[in-house]
Parts: sequence; C-alpha cells; structure tokens
Amino acid sequence: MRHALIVIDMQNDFCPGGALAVTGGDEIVAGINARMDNAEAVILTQDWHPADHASFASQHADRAPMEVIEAPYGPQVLWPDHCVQGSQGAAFHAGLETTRADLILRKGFRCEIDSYSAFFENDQTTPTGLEGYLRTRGLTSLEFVGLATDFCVAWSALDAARLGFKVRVQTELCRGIDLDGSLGRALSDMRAAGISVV
Ligand code: VGL
Ligand code: ZN
Repeated sequence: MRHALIVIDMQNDFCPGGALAVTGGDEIVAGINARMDNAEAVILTQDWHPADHASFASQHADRAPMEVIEAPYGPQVLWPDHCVQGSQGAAFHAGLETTRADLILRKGFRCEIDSYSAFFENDQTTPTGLEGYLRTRGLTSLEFVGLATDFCVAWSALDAARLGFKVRVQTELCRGIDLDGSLGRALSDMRAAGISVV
C-alpha cells in the first residue's frame, strides 16, 4: 500500500494573527514537517479564493461572519474574508517545508461555490482531480493533518473514506474551529465512517 501525507490548508490566515485564525494552528507545523519523512508522497492543499468569493460574509448584505445561509448546494457558513488568491494570508505558513511537496492542490477558486474537501467542491459532486492523481500514482493509504479539523480536514477525510481509500487522521497534528459543536460532530462522523482517528 503506497502512503500519502495530505496536509490541509496550512496557511497564514488559519494561523494566529490570520483572518480566520484557528487556535494553536501554528503549533503543528514542526510535527507536520516531521511526518513528511514517513510518506511516499506529500500533498499540500491551499484554500484559494477570489476576493469576491460567495463564502465571504462581506459579499452578502446584512450578514455577519459565522452565520449560516442556504446556498444552492446546501448550508454554507459565511466566513471572514480569508485566503484571497495571491495574498499573504493565502501563503503557506513560513515554517512549512513546502519544498517537499509533490503536489500543491488549490481549491475554492470558483466564486460561486466553496470547497472544504480536497476531493469535491461543496456541492459534493464537482471533483478537484485529486482522486485521479492519487489513483494513477497508486497511493491508496492516506494520512490527513492540518487545518481545520472540523471543516477542511473532516470533509476531505470523509470523502476519501467514501471513495474507498484507507484513511487516518492524526488529530494531534490538526486544530479545529469548533463552531457550535462542529468539532465533536466531525470526530464522531469520521469514526462512524471507519476512519482511523488517532
Ligand atoms: C476552511 C473555512 C473556510 C478550512 C477553509 O481550511 O477548514 N474553513 N475555508
Ligand atoms: Zn475558505
């Protein structure tokens, strides 16, 4: 079984001082770099939004960050503006060893739809192409680390399990947002899906 490490959204905006800071987001960088030694392939994802992305509260009249709206594809949390294409906030944390990545996969670049998962946009049908990349390289065992546990990490890991990959989430190398209990729900959903949550 060939093994890939998939590092989700280790970007400045998700670290302390960033626009959508996840508590302790920067604490996991060194541990993630060390995990790269165990993997046959290292893949980084990068949240990469246009400045007028529909997931930004700023694009909706009378809406505040963290409110939930009904998008055409289902419920959508409205976020503060974050990870705008080409901005410093969208750049990887300076300590992350990005030179070791085989692939950098950008997601969330379409204005009208968000993409938490590294595999599918939030309509859960539009593919990002990652599945094909992994399959053609024979990478069938996947370990997920990064930010945020309860959004992009969980959605990616759940899609990977549904697609038939062997999936493990290394929780000490993840940090969560925890919006209204979302962290606990994400952990139990992942366990229920047969994901090894360690
Ligand atoms: C993420 C919210 C919005 C994440 C990305 O990386 O978990 N969360 N965009
Ligand atoms: Zn985003």
